[in-house]
Amino acid sequence: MASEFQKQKIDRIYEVLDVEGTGALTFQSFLADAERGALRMHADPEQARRTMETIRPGIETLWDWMTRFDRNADGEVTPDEFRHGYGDIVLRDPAGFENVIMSGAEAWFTTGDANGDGVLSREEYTAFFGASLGLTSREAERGFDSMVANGTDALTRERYKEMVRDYYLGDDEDSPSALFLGRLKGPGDG
Ligand SMILES: [Ca+2]
Ligand SMILES: [Ca+2]
Repeated sequence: MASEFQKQKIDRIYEVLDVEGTGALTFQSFLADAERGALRMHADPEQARRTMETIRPGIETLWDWMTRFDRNADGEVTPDEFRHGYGDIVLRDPAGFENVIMSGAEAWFTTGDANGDGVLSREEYTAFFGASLGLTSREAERGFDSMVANGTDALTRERYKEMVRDYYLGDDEDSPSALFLGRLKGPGDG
């Protein structure tokens, strides 16, 4: 059973995945979103295309697995299907999580790391995650500050993955990962 805190995170994860707010995630919507992100981070369309090529297998893996949520098998994952499946599929299958969610998370990291030096700088983080997650630059900075190690100004791949794992599987409201996808709505917060 997911806790109230985890349920808030699950709804937030869906909201972030469903960029257009259609309430129906599809493989095409995943690809279109990834493409928008790549184009946002690379002024050069050729470089954006290469980024898409690099991350596409990760997106395919993620979607293959997402179809497990699609109970009525209509090719769309609704918020209800996602909510109901999450506890069973994600929280009870940490091994599957490692293979799958991480491949999606890696794709995000790769897209966000515009200069390809293997870490997300403050600027890269706020530019990519801020826009992708619909955060204000201040919210994005707060997330960045809570996640980077003290005294550094770069989010390493290892730390990022640790934060992703903790956000998706953890149940600690005081974890530095709690702001990973922006502020969570409390009950009655609309
Ligand atoms: Ca469905
Ligand atoms: Ca970088």
